[in-house]
Amino acid sequence: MEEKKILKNKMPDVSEFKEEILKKYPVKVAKKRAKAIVLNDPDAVPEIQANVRTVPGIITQRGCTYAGCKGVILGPTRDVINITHGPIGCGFYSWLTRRNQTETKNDDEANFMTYCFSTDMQDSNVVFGGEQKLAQAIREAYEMFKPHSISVFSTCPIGLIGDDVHAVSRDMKKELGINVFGFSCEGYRGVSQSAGHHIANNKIFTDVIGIDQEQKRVGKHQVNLMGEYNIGGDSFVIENYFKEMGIDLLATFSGNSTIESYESAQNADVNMVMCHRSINYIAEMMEKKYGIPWFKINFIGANATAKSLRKLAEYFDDKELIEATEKLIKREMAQVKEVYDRIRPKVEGKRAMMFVGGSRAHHYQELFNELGIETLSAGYEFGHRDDYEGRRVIPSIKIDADTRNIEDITVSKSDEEFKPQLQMRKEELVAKGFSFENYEGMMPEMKKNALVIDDISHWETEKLIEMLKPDLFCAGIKEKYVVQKMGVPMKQLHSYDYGGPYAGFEGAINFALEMERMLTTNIWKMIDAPWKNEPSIMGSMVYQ
Ligand code: CFM
Repeated sequence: MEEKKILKNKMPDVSEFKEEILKKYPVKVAKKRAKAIVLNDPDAVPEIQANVRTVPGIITQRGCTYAGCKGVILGPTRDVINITHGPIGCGFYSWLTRRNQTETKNDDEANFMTYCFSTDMQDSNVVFGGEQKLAQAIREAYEMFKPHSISVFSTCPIGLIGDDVHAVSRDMKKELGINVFGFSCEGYRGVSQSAGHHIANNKIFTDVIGIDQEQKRVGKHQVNLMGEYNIGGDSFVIENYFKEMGIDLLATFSGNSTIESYESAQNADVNMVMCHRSINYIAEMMEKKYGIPWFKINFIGANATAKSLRKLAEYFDDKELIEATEKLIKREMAQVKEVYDRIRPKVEGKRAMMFVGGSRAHHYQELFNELGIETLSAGYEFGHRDDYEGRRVIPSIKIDADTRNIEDITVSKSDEEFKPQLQMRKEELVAKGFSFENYEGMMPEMKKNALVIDDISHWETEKLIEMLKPDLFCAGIKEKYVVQKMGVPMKQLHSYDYGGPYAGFEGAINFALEMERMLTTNIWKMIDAPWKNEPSIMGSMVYQ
């Protein structure tokens, strides 16, 4: 293995990397990419370009709008039949690929997550329209399964030929007597899957949340957990903590969830937001309409978990709850400490890079910090500027044509359902320094001169590894094997590589054990990338 250029505990000089990368691009592309690659300064957070279209031809990590709507937001909800209106490939490739787990409460409860429903559009449907086929598919699904509700997802051709999924859904709702709702989430509609999150949030808010208007009080402290998707069982861990503390979880958007639970989610006393990128819209709209305050939490990392649970207890200001929370934290932290004390000396000083989605590239830095692993470079696939720089920049974000492409719904206060007492509680707590509706973003928590890259390309990934030689790289399946062939251990932070849960104290222990396995093995030093020994064909292109 080549000598590392990097000195321990000192950030490497990464400016060289930026130059090297940009040299390869045509002038216009280089100019655009330059704005998405920045050197961090936590004290004066620089502006980063984010949520803009990828230059065609660049191999991006991003997914499409349909993926964000169907796969991410609605995918983990078990009592709804999600029908993909489009060619079979879109349905097939979004089928069970995200490792979100679910658990029915009893054997009679429905779970449709293992199924893949599609209208299987053919050429003739594209030419003559597919609305009838869609109506038939909804009817058939209802007859076979009698689900609680049915939702319809538009793929690219649907928008191109103009099938009206909303009209079909309305008709079928009338015909079948269950809730049927459609999404205009064609893959091309936005810059990335992030647009799909927004579209899903809007529809869930208008067509699902609050349709059960009965006021419900099942316990003293009612909450919703938002932006937690139960990958690898993360939600199960958090749910157990709530149970032990005496917190009643009304709904999780959307890990281990049901549409039925969303229908009365307006009964919550507070909304906690885990993944800000994917769900902040619903949190905001629920506050406007119902007066339910929201705050950001994070259950990745033992310290972050303790901080989040304490924040929740502080919100309710209930002595019994605070005691139960402290007892839980004390017990769990003792176990975490035991594992950390053993593992930390083995992995301390290692350097990681992570390029994931719209929140994990930030959240996982907490876990790495606890283990003494440094983050050399990080970035999101589809985060917005607020996820990098903090929500304070939202008013200065330019609204472009791609954003206008997503329906912006107007939400107003509900006179009957608004809860002024929750807003009063919020004001009292704000006066004491409690922070609501805020997200500080990733960059203020990263080191000075760490390299922050938005929508990293495959070319940049390879160059980054070659030049900075990290000890660990975290991303998804599209990067995994290329990175491993370069002799660098690679951890998938989307699917967790069949591992997890990584949330909570239990998750922190699992993650530490995984890091011990990955970072102390010698296997990576024994392999050489195939192209080091075999001749490869090189090509070049002249750009004019
Ligand atoms: Fe939120 Fe997610 Fe993420 Fe995301 Fe995702 Fe995911 Fe992700 Mo993959 S909702 S932004 S669209 S935390 S599927 S559970 S791991 S890219 S960082």
